[in-house]
Amino acid sequence: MRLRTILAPTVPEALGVVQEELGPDALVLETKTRDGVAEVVAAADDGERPGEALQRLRAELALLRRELLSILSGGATPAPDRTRAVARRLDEEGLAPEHIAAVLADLERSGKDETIDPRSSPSALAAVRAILPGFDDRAAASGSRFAFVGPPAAGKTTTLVRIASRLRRQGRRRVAVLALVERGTAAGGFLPITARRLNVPLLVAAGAEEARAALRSLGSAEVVLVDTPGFAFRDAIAIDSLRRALAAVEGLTPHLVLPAHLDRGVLQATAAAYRALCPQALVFTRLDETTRRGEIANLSAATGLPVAALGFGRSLEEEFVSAGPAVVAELLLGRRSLPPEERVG
Ligand SMILES: Nc1nc2c(ncn2[C@@H]2O[C@H](COP(=O)(O)OP(=O)(O)OP(=O)(O)O)[C@@H](O)[C@H]2O)c(=O)[nH]1
Ligand SMILES: [Mg+2]
Repeated sequence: MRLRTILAPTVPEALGVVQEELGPDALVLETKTRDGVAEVVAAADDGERPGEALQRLRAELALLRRELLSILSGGATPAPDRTRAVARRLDEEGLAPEHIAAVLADLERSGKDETIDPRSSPSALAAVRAILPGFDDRAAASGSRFAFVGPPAAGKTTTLVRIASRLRRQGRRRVAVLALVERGTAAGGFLPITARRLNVPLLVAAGAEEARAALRSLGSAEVVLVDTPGFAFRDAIAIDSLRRALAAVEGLTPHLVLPAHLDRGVLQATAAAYRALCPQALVFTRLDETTRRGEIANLSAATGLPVAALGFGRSLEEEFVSAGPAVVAELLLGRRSLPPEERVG
């Protein structure tokens, strides 16, 4: 169940838009006219699961309760009016209702009278930032051996190549790539040719023993980037054998790479399946293939893992930003858009 607020010059016109956009089964929850503008709140069934619908309704109820309390206590401005634009923006992005409620509660505490504009308000930015885990003193910020794990075609190798390329541009010489592969296979795709182009040594290993031997042969590489094969969340046996192979790499900081367009259930199941590999951060790709970025924040908050980077295109050199909670918060609030402004050249 999804709530939409439609504004139009008259109520019949707003109802027309509801019919057009949400279909004939849309449920009209509220109609009112204010300052000559008609406002209709309607609900449409978009296949949301019952648990999610319940959570959304709880958040709506919490909003209504706050509005009522504010009116009863003689507050000059009912709370949802001040924060409605923020709530609507975050809901459109698909941020989970409990996080929206937390953001609104935070904004209410900041207690000024004017309407809060999601795009420009520092308090809105701080409130969204507060629901997202940061890097603190995690190894993710400072490690020198990074692995990229995740489901098939998530963008693991693309992410690795982008980072290797960036490190080379920064003049880092001793960068090496270790490709963990399934026994009997070779490092495939564009990795061998790209490693050659970047002048970065590429070692291939199947299993823990070969990985240990490969690392010994690398000697004193400054940064080692470890590529891994992709396994879907149901492939527990393969994920466990990857865990054993990665255990051979000392001081490793695994990053879980996920396409941003996956739905919440699949993202959560994948994060749960990969928990055994102890990822320290999330990387989201394919932001160019989704219009809603809320799931990035939902998963980051649910797992406690910070978002380290965002990919939003197929290019190996560009369309990639280092992230962090502030960048994710800015995206959700519409303060920043990715392409083309954020290309890293
Ligand atoms: N549109 C889009 N495509 C992407 C993005 N990141 C990667 N891709 C494409 O997704 C495909 C798979 O990318 P890879 O980097 O090979 O993915 P992988 O996770 O290494 O895949 P496996 O090793 O096969 O599991 C390639 O065609 C990439 O160009 C992105 O942010 N946006
Ligand atoms: Mg790959």
